[in-house]
Amino acid sequence: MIKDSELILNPDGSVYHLNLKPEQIATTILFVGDQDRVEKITKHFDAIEFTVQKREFKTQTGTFKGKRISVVSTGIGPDNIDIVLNELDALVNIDLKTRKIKDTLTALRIIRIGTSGSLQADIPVDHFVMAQYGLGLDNMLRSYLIDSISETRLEKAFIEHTHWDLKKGTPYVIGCSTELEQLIESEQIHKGITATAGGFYGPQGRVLRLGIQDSALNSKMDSFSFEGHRITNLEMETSAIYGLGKLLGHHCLSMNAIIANRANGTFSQDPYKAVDELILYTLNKLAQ
Ligand code: R1P
Repeated sequence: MIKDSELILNPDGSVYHLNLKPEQIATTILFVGDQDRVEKITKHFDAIEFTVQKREFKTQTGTFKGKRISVVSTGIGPDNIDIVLNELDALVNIDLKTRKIKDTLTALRIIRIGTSGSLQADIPVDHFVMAQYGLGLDNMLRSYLIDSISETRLEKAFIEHTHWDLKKGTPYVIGCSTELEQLIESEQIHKGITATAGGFYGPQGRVLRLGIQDSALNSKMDSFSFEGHRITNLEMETSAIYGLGKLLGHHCLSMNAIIANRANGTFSQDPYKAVDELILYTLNKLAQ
């Protein structure tokens, strides 16, 4: 039995941060960072059955072309992903009344629709990137037992190529759900390794007033390649979603609209349009 202090429930029986009860979520779930992006997705739905919000975590469940889908905003960063993934998993795989793990587990399908910066000059703004791997530079997942799911050869190659300073923690690499990759890919989509940073400025190589530990890191990431895979983009959630999703038995995929190009310093003229197009692209693929 999981103690009250470990699995915290609200007085109405919902999980602590997400404020959700088991019957309120679908088994297909879209993640967005920005809480205002939830309705940019659900405005395309046939009907919305449920809305709840606590802090940055807003959820709407409804149907798109007859398929039941939940949309959850995660806020920014891997620390929030730890909360969202664990609480969603508890909703389907822990009996909240007995506080025991269920005998029969449910695998969720989780797809992030995010925004991101490209590291490659030939992946311009307004294009879409699918993460075949999440490269975690953030350390959050290192609190879990990840040796059985991490791509150690890729990790080692990255550490050597970048002369990574292990004082910052050891990077980890986790693969996407190949089932979802096949469902959602097309020739329109760039594929590669999405790097996930634990911050927006220094951890992604941005310098305003503070010096950073490795000012050449982005160009080293740009030139990294492993068995045909290169690092396409940099954001703040993918590797944490892939890691926790895989450990918990869920199928995860991360799609990002490129709104900045870090290699040539450009920013999208209309980032909302790029995100809207990625939303429709992903919804239509899911409805196939
Ligand atoms: C930073 O501005 C945020 O934008 C990106 C990053 O991953 C980070 O969460 O994604 P979202 O637009 O999905 O939040």
